[in-house]
Formats: sequence, structure tokens, C-alpha cells
Amino acid sequence: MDYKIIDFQKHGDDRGMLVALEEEKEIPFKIKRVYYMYDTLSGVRRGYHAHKKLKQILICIHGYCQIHLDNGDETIEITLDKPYQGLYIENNIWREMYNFSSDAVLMVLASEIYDEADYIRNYQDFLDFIGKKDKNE
Ligand code: T46
Repeated sequence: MDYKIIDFQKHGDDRGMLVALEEEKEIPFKIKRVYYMYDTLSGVRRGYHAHKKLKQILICIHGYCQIHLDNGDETIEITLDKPYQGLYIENNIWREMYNFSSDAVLMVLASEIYDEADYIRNYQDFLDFIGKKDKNE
């Protein structure tokens, strides 16, 4: 599965903590876009798509949430609950985000600007796009 948990360097001193992220250093691509989710309602599950080209790093900078990843062969559940930890997700991976704490802020650094044409929002289309058969067939 093409994902990676990255522990960013923490610059701490007696005033508290600071994390610095630079493109093509801590972040393995040029950052073209930043967006974030907050006030996610209890029980909400969102995402339900893959990207043809986009690579991203998800950082839960406050609270916690969980991420479901699926590459057509295997699935994995990841908990994001540390502001110094990033989840790098390659393209062609189905993702769903769920179990958001009420105070969760999920920030995403993206390699591309927003382009609806890059989304695959139907699971069967995703499997077709990556040339895989449905696991349940
Ligand atoms: C992803 C996961 C982790 C924009 O106008 N610009 C943007 O850059 C984004 C990301 C969204 N939007 C609009 C499009 C929709 O009307 O914001 C609304 C919510 O977006 P969406 O339903 O795509 O949100 P999620 O949570 O399903 O997915 C988002 C990202 O879209 C996606 O790339 O990987 O977070």
C-alpha cells in the first residue's frame, strides 16, 4: 500500500512545541494547496473517493480521526491523533475518513490544485481504473 506515516521534527522548548513543514523537505512534493476540515459532525464518514494523480499529506493538528485506505488488494485503518504526524497518501488509493473527535482539525497538504476531474468517486470505477477485480467477487 502506497502510504507512509511521517513523524515530523518537533522543535520544543520551555514555551511549547512547534512543527515546521517545507515543500520537498518534510513534504515530499511541491505544495499547491492546503485545506482543512473542522466541526465534523459525530458519526460522519466522508471521502469515499480516490485520486488519479493527487498526492497528499493529512495531519490531524487537533483532536483525532481515523482514515480507511484501500488499494484494491488490501485495506488499512489508521488513527491520526498527533499534530506532529503526517499520513502521506499516494494517488490511486481509495480513502474514507471517520470517527472524528468533536474538536478534530484535519489539515491536508496537496500536490495539486483542486480539480474535480482528478476524483474517482465510484468504488467500481476505482477498481477498473487501477485494473483490479472486486475482492468480494
Ligand atoms: C481528500 C480528502 C482527504 C473545494 O472547493 N476545494 C478543495 O480544495 C476541496 C478539497 C474541496 N472543495 C469543495 C468541494 C465540495 O463542495 O468542498 C466541498 C467538500 O469536498 P469533498 O466532498 O471532496 O470533501 P471530502 O472530505 O470527501 O474529501 C476531501 C478532499 O476533497 C479529498 O481530495 O482526499 O478530503
